[in-house]
Formats: sequence, structure tokens, C-alpha cells
Amino acid sequence: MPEDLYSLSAKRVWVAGHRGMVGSALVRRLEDENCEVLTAGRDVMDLRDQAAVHAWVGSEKPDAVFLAAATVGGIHANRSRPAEFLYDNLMIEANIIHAAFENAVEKLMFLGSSCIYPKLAPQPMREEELLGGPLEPTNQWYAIAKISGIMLCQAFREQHGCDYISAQPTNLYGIGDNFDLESSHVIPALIAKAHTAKTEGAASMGVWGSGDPKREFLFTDDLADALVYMMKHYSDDTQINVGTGEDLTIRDIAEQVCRTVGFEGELAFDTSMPDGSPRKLLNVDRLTAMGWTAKTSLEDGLRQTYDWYLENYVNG
Ligand code: GFB
Repeated sequence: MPEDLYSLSAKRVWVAGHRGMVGSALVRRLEDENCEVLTAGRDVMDLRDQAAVHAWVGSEKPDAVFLAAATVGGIHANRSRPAEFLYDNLMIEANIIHAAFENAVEKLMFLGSSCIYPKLAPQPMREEELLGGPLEPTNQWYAIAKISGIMLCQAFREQHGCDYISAQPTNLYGIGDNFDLESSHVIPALIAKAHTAKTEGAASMGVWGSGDPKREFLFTDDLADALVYMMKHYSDDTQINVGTGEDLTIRDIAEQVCRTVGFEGELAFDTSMPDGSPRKLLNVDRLTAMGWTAKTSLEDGLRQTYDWYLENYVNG
């Protein structure tokens, strides 16, 4: 393992967005580090409120920040709430990054999203593809906000020498996911649909789109581990891809979810719903060369996610 560039030991570390899927995984992961984790819920401040964010950061004085707060959702939420996805995310990231600068935060990590790369980028997508072509329309609003966040970190690094870095996760799933069918991503949606279909003894379950698009999926606790690793070992301006390096079709993931849940009926593809990007596999060579690779298999990750769903949504 390479020597740490930055130590989290004895640091005050703010996880912005600690109630979300990524933020809560980060809080779990940081229990293994000798640091003090700071959190602030929505009752304490609205991250879109500049004065509130500056006041809180000024009084709590974190040493390091993981910026995991965002308005997020799946393909349908992205295309039906463009104003929220653009405005909320621009405000959240601008407020936190600027407050970090004003309060001399030592290190900050921002999180991008694989939709920042052009719709038709060569696969697997390298970090250099950023801004190389038009975006996928269903999630361009979210993508523009995330690209702005990455560039804001780069700008503060260039003008003020701030140690702000960006990680670039692929599609995520896992413990603490959102299972609401209107706003969720594909894996939690398929888990909820397969569970309902099994319970009701249905002959089939609905799957949006053609089933042909391909997606790469990373378990959220693996992402949290990668983020802590990068916080310690990376300091530069390029956003670093985080994924497994492997993808599969929506049809394949639907079949795998059905096996995990135990639903044996048919898949009914609803082509009135959008496919979105045909493919967005990340090239993870840079992170691999730094010494980090994903550990959790899709089978194991799906099992843990379904167990969490059963405990928290079905029996909770
Ligand atoms: O996960 P998902 O909503 O987001 O959809 P994206 C992935 C694929 O799964 C699409 C299909 O081709 C969907 O049509 N799909 C099939 C379903 N059945 C379902 C279902 O029941 N629910 C959902 N949600 N999808 C998002 C972006 O894109 O990915 C965000 O909109 C962000 O901005 C995120 O980048 C990581 O992968 O298409």
C-alpha cells in the first residue's frame, strides 16, 4: 500500500449528506479511521442556503469534507424534475466548496456521476472524455451540475492551491438505497418490483425500456472504501473513475435480481419508458494503478441490498 499523502487521523471530518446512501456508507467506513465524524441533518441547515452553510462550517471548523450531499434519482426523476436536479446541486456544491475555502478546510472530496461523460463516449470511458461531446438528454441537468462541481474544485485548486479532489462513481446500489419506484435507480426498483410480483404470485413484472442498455454497478460500501482511499492517496485535479470495470445489460441485471429475490415469472419490457444512455462503462485503470479495486461481487451486493430492503421496507 502506498504511503498516505493525507492523514485522516485525529481530524474533524464532515460527511455532507450523511443520511443518503453514499453518505451513510461513508459514516460506516470512517468508523475504522481514527477521526471525528461531523454531520448535520436537514433540521440543522438547508445546504442550498449559503448563509446557513457558511455559519455552520465557520462554527464547526471541519479539517476535511466528503461532499456526498446531492439531489439524486433515477432516469425518470432526472427527466421529470430538471430544475431541482440542476438548481439544488449547483447550490449545494457551490455553498459547501466556497465555505470550505473560507474556513481553510485542508482537503475536500467532491463526487461526480457517470452521466457527466458524453452520451456516445468511447467505451470504457476514460477520465479524458469529459466535455468531449453532447450529453445524454434524460440526465443532462444533473450532469451539468456535477461537471460544474468538478470544475469548481479544479478552479479552487488552480487559483488558491486548495487540495480539492473529485471521484467519479459509476451507477451505485446498496444498503440505504431509495426503493420508491418513481424516483429510484434501476436496481432498487427491480428488487421492489420482483418482491411484489413474488408476494402477489404475479406471472410477470415490468421492466422499463428495451432491456438492451448496459450498466456497470458498484456496491455503495465499496465506493465508500474507495473514497477514503482516494482521500488519503490522491491529490490532483482530474476526476477519478470508480467502478468495477464490468457491465451487463438491463435484461441480465433484471434476471439476476429475480434470482436473488426468488421471482420466477416473466419480464415484461415497457418500451414507452426511456432507455437513457446505451452504455456507460468506466475505465478504472487510474484507480487500479493507485492500488484500489472493488471487492463485493454483484451477487453478494444484491443479496445484502435485498436483505436490507426486507428489514427496512417490508418488515421494518
Ligand atoms: O438506474 P437508472 O434509473 O438510471 O436506469 P441511468 C438505468 C436503466 O434501467 C435505464 C432501466 O435504461 C432504465 O430504463 N430500467 C428498467 C429502470 N426498469 C427500471 C425501473 O423500474 N426503474 C428505473 N429507474 N430504471 C441515471 C441518471 O441514469 O444514473 C442519473 O439519470 C445518474 O443522473 C445515475 O447519473 C447514476 O443509469 O439511466
